[in-house]
Amino acid sequence: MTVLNFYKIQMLIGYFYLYVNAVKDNSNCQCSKLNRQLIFSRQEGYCIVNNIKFNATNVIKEKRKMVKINAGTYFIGTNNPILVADGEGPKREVVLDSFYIDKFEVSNKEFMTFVSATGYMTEAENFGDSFVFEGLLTQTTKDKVNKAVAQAPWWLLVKQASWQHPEGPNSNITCTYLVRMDHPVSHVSWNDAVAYCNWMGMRLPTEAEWEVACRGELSDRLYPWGNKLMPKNQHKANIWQGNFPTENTEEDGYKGTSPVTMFSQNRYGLHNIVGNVWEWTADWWVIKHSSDRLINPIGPSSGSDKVKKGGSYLCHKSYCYRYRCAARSQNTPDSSAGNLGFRCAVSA
Ligand SMILES: [Ca+2]
Ligand SMILES: [Ca+2]
Repeated sequence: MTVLNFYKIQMLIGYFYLYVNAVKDNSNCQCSKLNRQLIFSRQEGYCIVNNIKFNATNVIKEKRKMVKINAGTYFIGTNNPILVADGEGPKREVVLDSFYIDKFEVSNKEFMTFVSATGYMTEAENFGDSFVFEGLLTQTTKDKVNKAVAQAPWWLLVKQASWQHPEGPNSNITCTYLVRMDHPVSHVSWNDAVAYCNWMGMRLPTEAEWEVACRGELSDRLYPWGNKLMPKNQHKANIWQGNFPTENTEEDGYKGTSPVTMFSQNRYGLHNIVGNVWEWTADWWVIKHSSDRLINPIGPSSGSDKVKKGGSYLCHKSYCYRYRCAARSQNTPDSSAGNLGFRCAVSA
């Protein structure tokens, strides 16, 4: 059976979630399976996931790279939802305390600083695999893959894909032909994102904070900059042009991720708040929202999935029209993929 036929058969079996094939042995940190070429020195056998030792000296509040959102009353959600089942509506009033949020997605360089200081292993590294978009893989890597997502066969579970090796072991963020140290870190789970932000003395933004930051004080607009996708015929976000998933014309300049400093998008000076990589938020996922006015909402107290916002370089209007401020999606906290990253926030 060819690999392609295998995918087609899987599509007929039915939908299964991203991590249904990812097996985790909670009793073993799986250090023995970690045999990647590390690009910086790491203490031999050092393997921690949920036991980061936070140290006050590690706290680095780089507010020059953050923007302050002033306390006030804002609106999130929309009364004109496009993807109703995602819980984009209704429009609702929120009162927020002031906070800082990163102007940029967290980069590979920044995440490497964290890993170098702590020895942190991401969940993708411990699982031994992560999801990568098929169109970014070499044929050699694709030939080794035997797990895909049934209803989205362009997502392949690639062995040894991780933040350092976004397209599998043959790829590298420091390779000479495509240095990506200033690109967003990807293949990081919600738990990984929380670990990084906490080490920085910060936290993930709540969904309300993220969306208020995205909207940039514009009301009832689709995008951080307004309602027109390409004002003055200029690309404002790294998304997909062409026919998804077979043809990416890269008219915005990027097939995959772009540097985090590209695409300034709103009056807060936030970059890539929509597009490039999806961004984890602190909140648990729920699709039914009260229209009541809420003060510093933090979402439900428990759940199975976390909210991610902003869409990614794979989003196209025909397939994933989610590069809008009201749009949202979800993943389990241990999920990772090549189009999922984050930015941090901190209370002012
Ligand atoms: Ca693009
Ligand atoms: Ca983004």
